[in-house]
Amino acid sequence: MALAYIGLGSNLSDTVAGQELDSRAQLNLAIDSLSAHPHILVSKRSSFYQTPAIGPGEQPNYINAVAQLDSQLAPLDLLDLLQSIENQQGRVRTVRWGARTLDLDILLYDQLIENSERLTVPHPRMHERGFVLAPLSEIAPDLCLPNGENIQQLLANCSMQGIVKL
Ligand code: A4P
Ligand code: MG
Repeated sequence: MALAYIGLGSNLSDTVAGQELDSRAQLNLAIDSLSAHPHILVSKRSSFYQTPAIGPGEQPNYINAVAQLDSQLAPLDLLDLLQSIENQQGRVRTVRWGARTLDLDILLYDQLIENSERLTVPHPRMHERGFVLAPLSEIAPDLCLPNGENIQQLLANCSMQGIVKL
């Protein structure tokens, strides 16, 4: 069993099974889909945070959150599952960092360090992003990254401008 942290983000609504879902509903549905998997237990989830978009052009604010999973899935199997949930919820990949209905990232997977073609863990930009560190520190205040950096130090050094806990 591995302890994994997943970053969730959305800044577009979508229609799923005929129902209009806003960004919060997208994140709730994604957490429900993860919980429904027989090899995953969602053991903690953070509050939602409204965060200014980092990326090209004018984009709506994001809703971000982090979930803690007890996972029996290997890292690449977990990535497959996250991508299938993104696809089910109308994710269309156009520009990098473009607006999206749902983004699910593996932030940490135990103390694993991996740099392969499909997967980089820890997530390479998590240590500088308030929209990841604020929800992560809410559910795992004593967490340390595999390189020994601790989440409170990272949080103290990154900008929280415009980030609102909902
Ligand atoms: N991939 C590699 N490592 C991972 C990982 N740890 N978790 C690969 C998930 N995927 C990983 O991802 C592109 C490829 O990354 C995947 O095929 C997978 O094999 P993607 O989701 O298709 O594209 P992306 O998310 O646009 O790219 P990227 O570079 O992962 O973006 P980021 O860094 O995740 O940033 N602003 C706010 N406020 N809130 C946000 O949540 N998110 C982004 C996306 C930009 N701006 C944001 C937010
Ligand atoms: Mg992504």
